[in-house]
Amino acid sequence: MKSRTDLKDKFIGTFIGLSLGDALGAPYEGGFIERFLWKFFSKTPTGKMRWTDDTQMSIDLAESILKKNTIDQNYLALKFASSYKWSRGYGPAASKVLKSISKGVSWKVANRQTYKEGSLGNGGAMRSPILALIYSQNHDLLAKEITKATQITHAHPQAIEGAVLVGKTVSLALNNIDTIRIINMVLKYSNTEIFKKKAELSLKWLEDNLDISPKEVSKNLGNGIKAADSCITAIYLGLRFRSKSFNELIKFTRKCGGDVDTLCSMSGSIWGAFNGFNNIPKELFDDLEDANRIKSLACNLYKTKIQILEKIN
Ligand code: F2R
Ligand code: MG
Ligand code: MG
Repeated sequence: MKSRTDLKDKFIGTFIGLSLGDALGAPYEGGFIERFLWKFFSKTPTGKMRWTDDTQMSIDLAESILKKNTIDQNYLALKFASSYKWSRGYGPAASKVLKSISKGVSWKVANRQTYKEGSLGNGGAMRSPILALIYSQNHDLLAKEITKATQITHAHPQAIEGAVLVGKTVSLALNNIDTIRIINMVLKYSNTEIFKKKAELSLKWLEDNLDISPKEVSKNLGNGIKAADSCITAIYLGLRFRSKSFNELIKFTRKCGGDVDTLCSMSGSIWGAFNGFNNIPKELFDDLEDANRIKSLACNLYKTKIQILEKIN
């Protein structure tokens, strides 16, 4: 375990990495129409870089844990629904789930209204780094809590698998585990063929230290909105760029195209878990919407984590 000072810096790095990745990736997300639309929402009234649903749902999750000290699914469902704003760019199925919950429908019904098996989008994975902060000492418990937080909006097994893999990677990054060991663990924890194949390829690329282009990364690992098309991609990017700068990670990930805000957000949180807040450029932090609120949430999650660890020991 890292020293407490280092760990606190890594907590802030994880949450700020997630939010900054989201805000820096958002202008590059999707096709021409999405990029054009985002121009109207990309700045706050005070001129800061605005983040999207990825950060909003992570803030909701963090505030919900701090309030309840656990994942209270009914409480969290209402919190997600009450924060919903069209202009944050939520996924189409997720928007319907949250609107239904606002109208009083149980999340257990709402999460299967559009797709019988539930959504297989990456919406659960983009917020799972927050749970890695709290439950990194116990991977079984981490997977259980990620499943609970994900299934409120994303009941499909692939959405849950992607969320668990991203969460476990952040947890291993917080503990500075070796890159090849992490990607081997991701491969071991992958259940379905699609995740396994992409984890195997990432392992090969990382082992051989190959200089794969953004186009090849997108083509082989995916850059889409579905969990199976983005989670391993973000894990690969977070691992590949762990010893490079935050700006280099973002510059490369933007070039991968597709779901850029979420790829930058998930890989940004992995990068932040390795390198901490002190290594994130200050000018980017100063330019981020609600930066101090997010930093303070990360500090409060750290205090909660320390209380949990003290109870265990
Ligand atoms: N909404 C966006 N971006 C819009 C532009 C995306 C662009 N066209 C691109 O493809 O890159 N961003 C935000 O949404 C993503 C998180 O999505 P979430 O919460 O998972 O959304 P949703 O709606 O649940 O699922 C996403 C889409 O996946 C397909 N899908 C889901 N479940 C399915 C199923 N069981 N069967 C078939 N298809 C399924 C649908 O097309 C859903 O709309 C993040 O990128 C966030 O930034
Ligand atoms: Mg988004
Ligand atoms: Mg996205």
